[in-house]
Amino acid sequence: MNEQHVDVAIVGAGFAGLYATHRLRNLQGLSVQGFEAAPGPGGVWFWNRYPGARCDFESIHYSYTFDEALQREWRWSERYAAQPEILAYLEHVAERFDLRRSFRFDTRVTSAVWDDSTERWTVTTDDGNVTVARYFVNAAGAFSVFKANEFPGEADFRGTVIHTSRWPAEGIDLAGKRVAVIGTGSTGIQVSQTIAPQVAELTVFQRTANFACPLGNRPLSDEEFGEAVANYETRRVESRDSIAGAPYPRAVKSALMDSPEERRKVYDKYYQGGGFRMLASTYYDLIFNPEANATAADYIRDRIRERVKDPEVAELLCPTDHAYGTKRPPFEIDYYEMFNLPHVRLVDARATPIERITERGVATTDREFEFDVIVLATGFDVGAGALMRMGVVGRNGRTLTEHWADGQRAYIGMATHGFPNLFHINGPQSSATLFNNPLAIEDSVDFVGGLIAQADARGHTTAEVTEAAEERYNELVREVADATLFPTATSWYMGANIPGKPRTPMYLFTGAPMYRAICAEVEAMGYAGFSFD
Ligand code: N01
Repeated sequence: MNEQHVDVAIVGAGFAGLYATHRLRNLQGLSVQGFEAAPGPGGVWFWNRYPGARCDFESIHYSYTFDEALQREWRWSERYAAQPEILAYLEHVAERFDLRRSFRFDTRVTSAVWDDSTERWTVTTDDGNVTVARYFVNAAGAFSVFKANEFPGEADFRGTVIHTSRWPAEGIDLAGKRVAVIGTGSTGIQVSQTIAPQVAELTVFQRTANFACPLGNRPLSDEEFGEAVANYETRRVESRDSIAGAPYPRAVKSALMDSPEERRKVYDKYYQGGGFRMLASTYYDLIFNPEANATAADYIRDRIRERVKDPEVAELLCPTDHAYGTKRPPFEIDYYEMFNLPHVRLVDARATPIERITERGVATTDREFEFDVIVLATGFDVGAGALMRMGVVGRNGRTLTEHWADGQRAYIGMATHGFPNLFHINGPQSSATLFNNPLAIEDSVDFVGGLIAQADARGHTTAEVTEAAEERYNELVREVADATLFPTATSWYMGANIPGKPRTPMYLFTGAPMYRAICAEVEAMGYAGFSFD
């Protein structure tokens, strides 16, 4: 067993871990040891290799801003980048800033224990080594633990069962196969519309219909890219000052202020334009006011009915049990038209739930279906699911799982009482879910870097959020959630997609500007809410 001593231990080599390593090691001169379970960098973009995996946030916005040359030299090929291109980008960043040498890949953290006497974290990894660190940074991502298969009988199945986030790099030959896709979230929609042309039969099991809107993908022209690069400076400022973290026009009107005809024009423009503008740029009150929301929901349902030929299938695809935007809205390319193909069918997994996987396929309460491949697009234990599985023990032997028994919470999404010198990047109760992730990550890392720099400069050895600050911030997160429609839906936003997980707002639903203002205020007040020793 080897024991090494460093300033900072970092878990994860995705967007967050790579930038944290650059900032803390290259810019602040701290010694860093990173750990990554995958054999290479990329995080969520390493693992999610399923057919059709693509970022539904525009590539020119969904990228790092910290290095001027980097953002100019990386030429995105499409308006929305596919997984291989984002992975290549992150590998390029790892090379360009010499980050790989700080990571041990294929290495999992098995425990991280705070020692009050030495004021250090002892991080143990599955390669048998021990790393003693002053600071422990959780950059393990919000989507790194996939939801375990809930259906009994997997071992009986003669074919292949695969979760989308474990798709093999060499792919799976689906040509001529009978394939089931279980789940109709962002992933299920992407994978289904992509494999439909290859397979002999596709059966989509839908428990909850979703408000999917067009993605509007296309190659990124030289002109568009050139314009983005020329104006990156202003664009990035505008992005950070916008709800979603992209320089989209901000919605300033209530949906109820416009006539039905005017609304139709607004919705047409943003529906056809593609992507998150449909939510961010149409009307500001969609997420607060059920009546306003219903105007958008009706509009989207009408489009679904236009696009799907069989009226019964169309009705089944129309969401009726939640407000638009209260489950994370997916984006699609030709998902609805796919159901007009003769070899594609939709099964109502709410009316006739899946009971088990059988030797031949899937049995619902209604009948048995035969398949060669079953694709589980059933989602993730979102939030700090990975950290919860790392055996984290804070002050007085209290485990993180005990501390979060009633729900994951973190002061400004970054710090947890009883766990000094542990910082989360885009952690629970940050605003990451509504905020373009690479930018949110940079902000979060910069905040943590600044805090460590100040603690070091003043000779402090520990920084810990106070119980009162954590509690008050948690109340704020709840108050904000209660002012919106988010709590009315069963979604991962509320921790409600995992059986037994406490139902609580997983994020601060304000969007980027208010969250950034809170963090700026905390920093300006000398890291208010933290106690330093
Ligand atoms: O997971 P999800 P995801 N029986 O939890 C269904 C991001 N992402 O992997 O709604 C039957 O959204 C479940 O049904 P229900 C994005 O933030 C981004 O699709 O619980 N069905 C639902 O339909 C996204 O939100 C991109 O009733 C079951 C589906 O499985 C997040 O990742 C691309 C079931 C799970 O949907 C997660 O998306 C892809 C059961 N027992 C993903 N259990 C980008 O473009 C679950 N389901 C960046």
